[in-house]
Amino acid sequence: MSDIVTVKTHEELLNLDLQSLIRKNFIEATEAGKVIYTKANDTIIIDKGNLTCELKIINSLVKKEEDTEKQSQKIDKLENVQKFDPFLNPDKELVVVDDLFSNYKILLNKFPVSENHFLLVTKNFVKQDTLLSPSELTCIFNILQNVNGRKNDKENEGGIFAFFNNGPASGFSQQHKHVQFMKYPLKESKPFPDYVVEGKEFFIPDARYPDTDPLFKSDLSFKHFILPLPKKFESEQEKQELLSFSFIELFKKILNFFKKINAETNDDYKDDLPISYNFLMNENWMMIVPRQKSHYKETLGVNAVGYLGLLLAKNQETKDLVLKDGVDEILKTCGFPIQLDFGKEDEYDY
Ligand code: B4P
Repeated sequence: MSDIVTVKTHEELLNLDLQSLIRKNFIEATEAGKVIYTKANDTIIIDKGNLTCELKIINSLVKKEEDTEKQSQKIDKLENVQKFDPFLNPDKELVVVDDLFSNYKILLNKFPVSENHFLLVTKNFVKQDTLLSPSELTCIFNILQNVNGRKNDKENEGGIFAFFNNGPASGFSQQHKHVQFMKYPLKESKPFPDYVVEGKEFFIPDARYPDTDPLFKSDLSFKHFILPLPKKFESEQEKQELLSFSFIELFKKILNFFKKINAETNDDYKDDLPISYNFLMNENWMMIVPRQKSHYKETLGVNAVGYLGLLLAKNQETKDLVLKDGVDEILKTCGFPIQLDFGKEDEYDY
């Protein structure tokens, strides 16, 4: 059985052998049947030059569907959300760190499709649709630095990244605040934002100077904003401040984007598109992607990982749909076209 692990300071977090702990718990919890790890029946690599995509095909997610049936009964009331909250009292086998800074826990994902997929969750119920706080950003960064700094486990060779799905069209299913960590499976290549920030220095966008606009990869089909992170921080305090500035600047991009898109397309007072985005990061960059649909053609669910080129088809029809319509079209439709540009920000913008 896993030991109870308590982490009180960032120094303790950085010194913990988190990767070994996750690996050990993952093996034990899988053997005990508490982690339902579904290996892909097939994996297809789609490489069109602009984005290497991994399409996993899993034909039997029955166990997960049974388990989450209760939760998915249209949970609209807060008391129902909390009644079926899987992160409040998780199976003890899933708990990697029971007490992180008194406010968080690290849990194994009960239904991973890749090994060692884990979650940072708030100890008490906090809504997923809230902003990441400065201390949460530092915590995410230190977890990434810890695991990616060691890479002593062959399983994690390519490193891990963090992602946070926020808003109704972002592809999240659990209402309790959680950030996910997953290995990047295409070991031979880095995720595309790593190439985008290569050779770039850290900067904070400033609307007065267009050359401080967030970066992007121009041959992709979907709108996205990337910022390079500092290579080094002088202190934990500085780390917290700079990560927060970067996150807030990316979030402002999302606010302005939705403000303008709703103003342009909603003359007839129809409902505004709700603010939805995927946030992803590793120790080198942060990326934010505005979202308008959680599913492509109502069948293929796309969350943050889709925007690093990881898609999951749960049956043959969905696989065929991905191959027929193509990844560019899917990501553009669930997000927004990259060409959509509202020009320079003005004094009315955030
Ligand atoms: P959410 O933010 O709510 O939603 P999600 O990641 O999109 O998960 P969802 O469950 O909706 O997605 P799907 O089956 O389509 O995250 C909640 C997380 O908590 C989930 O990861 C869930 O498994 C986990 N969870 C649920 N109940 C739990 C419990 N009782 N205890 C602990 N954890 C619990 O997709 C499944 C996953 O596959 C997604 O995480 C997705 O990111 C990932 N994926 C997609 N394509 C992939 C690829 N090519 N390779 C690897 N992974 C891929």
